[in-house]
Amino acid sequence: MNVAEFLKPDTWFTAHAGPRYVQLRHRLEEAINMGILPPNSSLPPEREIAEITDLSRVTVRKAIHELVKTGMVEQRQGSGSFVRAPVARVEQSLSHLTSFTEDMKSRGLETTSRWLERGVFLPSPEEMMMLGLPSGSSVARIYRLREAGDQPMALERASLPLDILPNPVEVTVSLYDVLERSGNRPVRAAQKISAVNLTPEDAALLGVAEGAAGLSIQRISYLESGRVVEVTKSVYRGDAYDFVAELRLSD
Ligand code: 16G
Repeated sequence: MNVAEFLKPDTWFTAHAGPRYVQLRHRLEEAINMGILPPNSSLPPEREIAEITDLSRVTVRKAIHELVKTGMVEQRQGSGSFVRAPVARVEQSLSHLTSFTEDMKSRGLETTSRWLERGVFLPSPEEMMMLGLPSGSSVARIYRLREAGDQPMALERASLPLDILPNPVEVTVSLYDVLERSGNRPVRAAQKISAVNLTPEDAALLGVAEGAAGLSIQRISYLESGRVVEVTKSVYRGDAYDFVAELRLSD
C-alpha cells in the first residue's frame, strides 16, 4: 500500500475521536511503524497530506511537529520532513580500556570528530582538583562531537594536564594514539554512568529529540604510576549504546 492510500481519512478519521492533529499523528506513526514510510524516506509535502486527508495545513503541520518532537521524524532544511532511521546500537565493554576510535574500528565503523573546543585553558576548580594540578597551571581541553559511520554518537569533553598533552591541536583523530606515542596512554580507569535526559543543546548536536534518553559518563584515567592522565565527561546517545559488563563470582 502506498502512503497516499494509507492516509485516506475514511479508514481512520473519526470526527469526535479527539483532536484532528492527534489522529493524523497516530496514523503517520502507524505508517512509519508498518514500513509504509520506511527509514530515511520523505513524508509527502504538507500540502499533499492536507489534500489527501481533507485536513487543514495547520493541522498537518502540527501533527508533523509532534513527530519531530518525539524524534521519529526530522526536518532537513529546504528538503522537507524525513523518517529518522534508527541508529545501529553499539555494545561497549565495561572491562576493556579502549578508545572510541578502537571501539568503532572493531565494528568496521569509521570515526569522525567535530571539534567544539580544543586548546589550552585556565583550569576550573574541579579540573584542578581531579587532575591534581598545582595553582597557576594550565589545562589541555578537547571537546568533540564523536561520529561513527556518519551518525553522531557522543559528546566528549576531555581535560588533561598540560605536561601530558602539551599540544592539544596535535589530536586530530585519536587522543589515545597521541598519548600512546608519548608513553602516556592510560592503563586503568574508573567510570561512573548515569541516566540523563538530553538538554536542548546536547540533543541538537546529537541529532535526537530534546529530552531524549542519554548516558552521562565520567571517566578518570590513570597511568601505571597512579597519576591521573585524563578526566572526561561524556554524553552518549541512549539509543545508540549498550554498555556490557562480564561478571564473575568472586573467589
Ligand atoms: C573513550 C573514552 C574517553 C577517551 C576516548 C579516547 C569512554 C566513556 N570514554 O571514548 O575517555 O577520551 O575514548 O578516544 O569510554 P580516541 O582515542 O578515539 O580519541
